Order: sequence, then C-alpha cells, then structure tokens
Amino acid sequence: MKTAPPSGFEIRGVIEGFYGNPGTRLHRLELIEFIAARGMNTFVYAPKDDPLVRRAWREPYRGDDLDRLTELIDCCRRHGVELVYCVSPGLSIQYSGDGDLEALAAKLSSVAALGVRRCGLLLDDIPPELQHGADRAMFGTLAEAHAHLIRRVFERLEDGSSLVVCPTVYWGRGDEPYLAAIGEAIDPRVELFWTGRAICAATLDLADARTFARTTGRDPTYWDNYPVNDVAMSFELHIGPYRGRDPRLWEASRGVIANGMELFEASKIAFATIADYLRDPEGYEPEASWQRALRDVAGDSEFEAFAIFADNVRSSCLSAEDAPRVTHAIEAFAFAFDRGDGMAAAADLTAEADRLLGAAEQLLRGSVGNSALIEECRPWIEAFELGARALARVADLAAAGCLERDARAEVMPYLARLRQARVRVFGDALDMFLSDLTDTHVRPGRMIALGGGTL
Ligand code: 14T
Repeated sequence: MKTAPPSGFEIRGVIEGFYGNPGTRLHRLELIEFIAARGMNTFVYAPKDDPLVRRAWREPYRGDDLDRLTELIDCCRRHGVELVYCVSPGLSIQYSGDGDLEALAAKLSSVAALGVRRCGLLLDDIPPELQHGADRAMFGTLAEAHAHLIRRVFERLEDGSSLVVCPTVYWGRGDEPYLAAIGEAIDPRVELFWTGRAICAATLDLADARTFARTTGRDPTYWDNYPVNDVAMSFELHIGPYRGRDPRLWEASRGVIANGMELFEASKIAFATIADYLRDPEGYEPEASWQRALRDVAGDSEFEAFAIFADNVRSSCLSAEDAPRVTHAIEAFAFAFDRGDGMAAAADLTAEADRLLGAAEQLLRGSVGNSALIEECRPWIEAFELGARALARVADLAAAGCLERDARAEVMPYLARLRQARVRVFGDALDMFLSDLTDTHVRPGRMIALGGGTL
C-alpha cells in the first residue's frame, strides 16, 4: 500500500476537455496561474473543438497556433505546472498500416520538440466499431486495435516522456472486457484516465478504483467531469463545491484532473474547492472550502451577494440538493398559507425575496470587481432575479388576500419566462411552486405553452 504523500494525490490538476469554444490565450494563462497558486501541478490540454487536437489532428502547429502553444508551454513551466498535450485521433485514424501512426508520432514529436514531456492519447467519444475495412481485417476488436496503437505510440515517445490514455470505455464498473484487454497488452507505465461509475459520477470511491486497478493493472487517473457543463448540461451553472469523492481515494489512484466549463472564470470556484480536496482529501470540508472559494473568486465586495446567488445554483451531477433556503421559505409559506395564515406567510416570503433581489441588483447593476465572472453568470443571475420577483409577487398577492384568485394570471408570465430562459436556477423548487400555484405542471410528452407577456 502507498503511504500518504504530504500533498495527498500525486497528480492534481485540471483539463480543458469540454465540447464548445476552446479557451482563449488569456483564459489559459490566467487559469494556470490560478491552479498553481492553489497547489495543483497539472494542466491537460484537450479542447474537443480545437481542430488541431481532434478533427484535424494530423495538421501540424504553425503560425499563431504554434505561438500560442509555445506560450502555453512557457507559462506552465514558469508556474511549475506540467502540461499534458493531448491528441484525439479516433474519429478518423486507421490503426493498421504505418501512415497514420507516422502522422501521430510526428505530431507528438513536434510538440515534444517544444518541451512537452507528457502526452495524452484520447480515444473517448468515438464509434465503438472499427471504421476502416483494413482495421477490421487486422484486428478482432477495438481493444486490440487500441492496444496496438498505444504500444506503438509509447515505443516512439522521447526518452523521459510519459503517456496517458483515455480509453473508449472510460466510465462504468471498471471490470469491462475492453479495459482488461487494453490493460493486459500495454506497458504498465502508461496511465489510464477513468471518470468512474458514470460520465459525470456523483461519487468516486475506493472500491471502484480497486476494481479498475485489478482489471487494468494500474491505478486510475481520474478525469473528473466536474464542473464541466457541456452538451446536455449546458443549462446548469456548476459553481457548487466539489463533493462525493472518497477521502481515501488517493490510496488507489494516481490523481484527479477536473474537466472545466467553457466559462473559465466561473470554473475557478469549483477548481478552488477541488484544489483544497486534492491538497488534503481527508481534511476536506466542502462547505467551508466553498465559502472561501466564493470569496476568493468573486472578491470581498461581491462575496455576500454572489454567495446568496450561488446558494440557489447548487445542483449538478454531484448533488441534487439545491436552493436550501428558498426551498425552506417556499415550504414554510405553503404550509402557513394552507392553514389560512396568509399574512404571516407573506411577510417571511417577502423578506426572503427582498434578500435575493438585493443580491441580484448588486450583481447585475452595481459596480463589480470581477466583471468577467458576472458576465459569464449573467443568464443565470437574470433568471435568479426573475425568480425572486416571482416570489415577491406571490407574497404580495397573498398579503392582499387575492393569491388564489389571481395566481394564474399574475404568476404565469413569470413561470413562462423562467422556462424560456433555459437556465437552471433554484433547482426544482421554484418551478414546482409556481406550477402548483398556476396548475401548469409540465408532464412527460406535454410541454405547456404558457405564453410570454411583459412583466
Ligand atoms: F474522455 C472522457 F473522459 C470524457 O469525459 N469525454 C467527454 C468530455 O470531453 C466531455 O466534456 C464530458 C462531459 O460532457 O463527457 C464526455 O463527452 C460526452 C460523452 C457522452 F457520452 C459527451 C456526450 C455524451 F453523450
């Protein structure tokens, strides 16, 4: 068994591995400085929509692209962060024959010549069957083709270089035949990425890591899909704390790299909590870490307002819990209102809504320190403000004794606009509450057109 390194995990970092607009030069340079200052040591470069990484992986770096990569390498070196340069050839590569293997080796050695010592070969999100006829003739399975490719790439790496591979089966129980076949056929020094039980795993635990190690002959290097919010998750803003990772995971894994959102500034909140976990997994406290991260990223003057907002944007694959205060306020209101105590119910709800509205006002129309953060979060903050207005309106109607009579007409436009915004705020709590009041629950197969209207 390994003993605890003073730093917990050996590999601690982030990956730019999402679908969507790749980061800009400045985003990346700033992010590297940010993670280095928090004890992380790895930046994995793997933007899905950078043509030179995936769709046009055979193309060499030149001109501006070359300058940008060189600058990124320098920046990592200055900050003591290891750059892992990844290439994703799986959409088009022919595994048999030498042509594509040469092209891949040439690409990796051109990057090695710039000083990169760690490479990634990403075989995720590709068709599960061999596409080229020649490959089907030469290999019985995808795993065989992949093992062949990995062996040949590893052989051709420069001395002192290392390789990490993302297998096609990158999530699951960790005992899949594909993983066993690859694990058995490749050098034990080649690392394997794994996301755990699911693409976005709610928990990462020791027992699963051990299963993966038994199957593949090596401890997993976690590619953790948090806070990433691409593809079907794009309506969620992942600014909640890291959670659900076993405090002893370091005993059975090489490390963790966290996949970020296209929203670089907002990603820093989760990254700061992930850095805390990775530095001291056994002492990590999600809520305390999160409060520090919010202050750290939002800045002292916006901390309180931003924390009020963030408390209502908590849900993700890591946790279904969301908007605890507002949920409680809504439940208390509904209970008192049903007992015929509309006035008392209204007073508390008004107070909560005013608190939210004050925060939204400051973030949307005050002068803010971290304007990049606010701009990235603006669609969610606007929906947050709209939701708070809806709560205030409900409270007013209750106080005036006309909630039952006017709810449909008065509340419907808020609900319609909140749904149209296509961003998730207040979890399910607000939508359910407003749906109850207006009797417009969305049922499977039946989207209700509520109509817009001006508020
Ligand atoms: F390689 C992986 F470990 C991985 O997670 N690959 C992608 C990743 O680039 C992406 O950012 C992430 C989150 O969406 O999940 C993987 O991408 C998928 C996987 C799917 F099954 C995107 C859509 C899917 F349906």
